[in-house]
Amino acid sequence: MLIRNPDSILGSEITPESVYQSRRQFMTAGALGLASLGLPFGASASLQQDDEITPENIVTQYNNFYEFGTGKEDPAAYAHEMTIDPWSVEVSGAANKTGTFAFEDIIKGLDVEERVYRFRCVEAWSMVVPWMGIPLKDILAQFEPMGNAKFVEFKTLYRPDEMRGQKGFFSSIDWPYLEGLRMDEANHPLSLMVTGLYGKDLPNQNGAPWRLMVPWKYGFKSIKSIVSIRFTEREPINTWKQLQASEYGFYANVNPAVSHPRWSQASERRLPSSLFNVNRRPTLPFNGYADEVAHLYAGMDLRKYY
Ligand SMILES: Nc1nc2c(c(=O)[nH]1)N[C@H]1C(S)=C(S)[C@@H](COP(=O)(O)O)O[C@H]1N2
Ligand SMILES: [Mo]
Repeated sequence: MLIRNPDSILGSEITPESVYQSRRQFMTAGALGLASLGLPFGASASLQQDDEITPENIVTQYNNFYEFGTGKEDPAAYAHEMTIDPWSVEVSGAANKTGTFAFEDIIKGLDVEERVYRFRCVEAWSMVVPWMGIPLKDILAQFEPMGNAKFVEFKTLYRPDEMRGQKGFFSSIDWPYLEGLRMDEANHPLSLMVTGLYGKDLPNQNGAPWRLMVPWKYGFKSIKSIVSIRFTEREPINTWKQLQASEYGFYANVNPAVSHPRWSQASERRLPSSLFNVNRRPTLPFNGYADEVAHLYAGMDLRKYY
């Protein structure tokens, strides 16, 4: 299912992980997919010197995907029970082209790029992941959103027979999992619809066959296994805000200055992290992508719109 741009042979396709890791110092803005963004060279989206790529086994075995349980190991253990082929996506709302589409037809003809992004969970751990994906704006443009589409809402698959966490009585989530973005956030060049990682198809536990990746926001915005895209005038409900609005908002921009009510967001544990080497580091505003995205929030009180 991985669609390749024949002009770009990826490091991750042709090298084992150890070599891939040791090459990280050669990663340039080009490897980050920034060359095509029209961003100034050396923009802060570049990785810092010490942003080592997180080992693949951590990226694929330490997950949050509550549809399969609340434990970090549950998604890797149970997500194979989800059928991802065939996969259809319902597109609705304020757009000229709506209806039900096969996943393959939506991504056909669009180039998959590799983007290495920092990824920061609201729980204060973080990773650096070589994602594969398609700029979200290129996906959305195909549906020709109308002028009154101010937001876009995404929905995850609801299939309790294959997603054991959806029938757990301990689960207080009102399924399906929902997320949303403002249209200007969705159309920002850093917003990616992810179809793979480490040069391979996306594992089920990471949100196969496609999931969002919005690197300047807390991880819960990056909704997995998407089956619905809806263009709307009003701000959509999102699952974590619905669950606990005093703790999780709609915007969820990574912000070291605004604490979660139960813990500080000033620093994070960069995985791999252990008791003896916690690997704690300061959290950066907008997860280090402020130069690219801060203008989207000009004039907004980020303490109020957390
Ligand atoms: N459908 C769905 N999407 C989801 C989640 C979830 O529970 N269900 N968890 C979110 C959270 S809290 C995080 S941190 C990331 C985790 O992505 P990863 O497992 O690929 O690291 O997925 C996000 N997307
Ligand atoms: Mo998260």
